[in-house]
Amino acid sequence: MELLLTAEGDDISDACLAILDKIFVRFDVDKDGHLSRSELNAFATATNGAPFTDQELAEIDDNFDMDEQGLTKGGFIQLYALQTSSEPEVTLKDFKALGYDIEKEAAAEDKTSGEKSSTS
Ligand SMILES: [Ca+2]
Repeated sequence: MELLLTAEGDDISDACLAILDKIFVRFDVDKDGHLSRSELNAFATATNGAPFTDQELAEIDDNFDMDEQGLTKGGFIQLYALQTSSEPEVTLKDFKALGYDIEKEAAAEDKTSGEKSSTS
């Protein structure tokens, strides 16, 4: 669980951010930097087995950075940051459903930062 958040526990970790970035790119099929309604529904179906309801979409629209093209990457990360701080197990379940492993990602991040520091 703690791998999802920074050591301070007040923000999502680099490993979590790396997975969210991959998820966003994967579902942003037309690569316009936004998750449209249909792209969001493909994401919801892949994680929860059903598209978002109109009410859920309206809540996302009300609370996160969303414009006429859809939810921005910043908005998508905000959404997950909020969910992860309150219900980390749901985030882990979503990652698992999509085939991502936070432990592997965290290990990869450690390796990357280790390489960076060894060259400096
Ligand atoms: Ca898109």
